[in-house]
Amino acid sequence: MVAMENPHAHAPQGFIRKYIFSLDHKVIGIQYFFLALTAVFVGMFLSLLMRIHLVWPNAVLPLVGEIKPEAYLSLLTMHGTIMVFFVLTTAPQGGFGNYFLPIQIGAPDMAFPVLNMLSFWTTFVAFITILAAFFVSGGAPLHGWTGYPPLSAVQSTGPGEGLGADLWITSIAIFCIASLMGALNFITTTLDLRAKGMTLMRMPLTVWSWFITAILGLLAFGVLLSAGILLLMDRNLGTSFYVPLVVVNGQIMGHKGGSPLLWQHLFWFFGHPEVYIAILPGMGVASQVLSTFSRKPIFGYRAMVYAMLSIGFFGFMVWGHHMFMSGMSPYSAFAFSLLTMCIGVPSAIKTFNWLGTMWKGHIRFHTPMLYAIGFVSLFVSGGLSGPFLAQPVLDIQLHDTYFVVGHFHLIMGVAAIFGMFAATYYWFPKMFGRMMNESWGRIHFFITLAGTYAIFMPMHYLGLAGGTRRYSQYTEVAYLQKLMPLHQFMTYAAIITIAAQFIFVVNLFYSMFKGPKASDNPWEATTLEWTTATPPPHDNFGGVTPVVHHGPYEYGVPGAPKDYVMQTDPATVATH
Ligand code: HEM
Ligand SMILES: [Cu+2]
Repeated sequence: MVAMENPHAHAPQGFIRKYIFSLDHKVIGIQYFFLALTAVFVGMFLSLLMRIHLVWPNAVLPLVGEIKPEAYLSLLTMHGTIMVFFVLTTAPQGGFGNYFLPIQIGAPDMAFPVLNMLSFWTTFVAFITILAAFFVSGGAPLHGWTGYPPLSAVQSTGPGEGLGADLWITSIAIFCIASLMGALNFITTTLDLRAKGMTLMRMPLTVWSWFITAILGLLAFGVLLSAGILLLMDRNLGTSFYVPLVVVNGQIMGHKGGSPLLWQHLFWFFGHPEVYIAILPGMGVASQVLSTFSRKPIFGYRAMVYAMLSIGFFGFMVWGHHMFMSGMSPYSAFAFSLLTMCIGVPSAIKTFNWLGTMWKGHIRFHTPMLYAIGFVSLFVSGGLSGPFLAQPVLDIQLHDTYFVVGHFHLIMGVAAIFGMFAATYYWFPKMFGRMMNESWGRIHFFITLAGTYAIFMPMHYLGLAGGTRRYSQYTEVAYLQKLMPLHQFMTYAAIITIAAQFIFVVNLFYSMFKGPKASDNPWEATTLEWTTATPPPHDNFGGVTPVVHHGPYEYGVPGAPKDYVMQTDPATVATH
């Protein structure tokens, strides 16, 4: 092909078009990545303040002062919201998906580059908006990341429920718009821009995971956006979608007839798929990395695809498991419980296949591989408590205790983060042209893995012992006194784990400038991003359109000259 015919062949000139308002999916991916990196440090800092407050409630901290109980709730709300939206939704999909989806399917860019740029900058505005909530009068809201009314729907219910809460809801609404734009782009790109020979069943599992995540996003964020707009109206325009007759401080409010449960339904109709939006890309990355570093094809490729599809499908039918305590009919609870148990099946298939992929492989224990194994470990440890929580009878005891906090941090929080770490260590050479330091990568891995278990495992015990969540002063509760040493242990573990994250950041920035130069295919992997230059040129393949002849995980192919066959290798050996 003549370079002139390719509209993507000309790289933009000038700093602003190249790095700020860039239309290049790779630059936009890196922008998303750094936005999420900033957000995760904000979120971690807030969790550190929470953990310190929990064990030393009267401590006067430098800069922050003494944390009052209502300030604790603000920290909690902002921590959860920033982590879920601006870290777990932003980095795996907006960051890595943007950078690698087009390259892995052999496309020169996303289908709609301008829309892509808009998605990023809209997400950025959402982030600034939520941070602004800290600085307005009354401070940040205290209604938790789930924003249940009437607390979230009436301005006078507490400090932070004024302007702070408006900013919080506005930020979420803007975030939804950005995610909807992103989802359209991902779906169109996957369906329309695949290179010749890149059939659906030859797509890397990462591409499948970003594609399915985008479909979930399209269906889920639209609902949250509408729900959020109604909440803003209840707060500011006098409507009563979510507010029944309420009395605040002895005063009857003007609302009547609304249903707080309506919000819970709408929120969790979004909220449960959201946990899969967070974890699916991690599943894709784990599959990609486990196969590459075990030097074996992924075990059961088709089963992996169908498992992700069915997780996405069932993900929309189980939201009621968050509402067993809301007074729903036992028959509905039974249905939600059963459907929730169904999701265990594809999840177990995936776990079995990851283990099957490693079984008798020639495993290379590089840092990305360690993180992928860590992902599987956390996914299982966090996942096993799911079927327990899915029993309405048990959930009556466990709901709103630390058991839940332990469960969702392991499976949704840290497992997804391990997926991102695996992705960072794996793709860093391609993105920045240099290698990250392996020894520091390993040290970072072992401290983070041990630290994570030390923080979140005791939470299960705490919950079983009746330790309620979203509460700031356990030192005042007699029956929980026995558990304070455990709280202290978790706080020390959190301090060490958070400190260890600086190893990662230093490694990241140091390697970006000083790491050894990376070759085009340092891991001897097979997918398309490893066939092009490091870092890839503006149009990804330097004016050449790749043609695909093989499936994505052809390792250890009998009769092949090397132990792997690239997807673009000519079809001389019989593979998929
Ligand atoms: C450094 C690691 C982390 C620590 C030490 C930590 C600690 C905490 C603590 C102490 C709470 C409050 C529990 C309560 O009082 O009910 C909390 C809540 C929460 N965290 Fe984390 N967290 C960490 C990482 C994450 C990550 C990666 C996510 C991403 C999913 C996350 C999401 C949440 C959510 C959604 C809540 C609930 C907020 C709410 O109830 O509104 N956390 N975390
Ligand atoms: Cu759920």
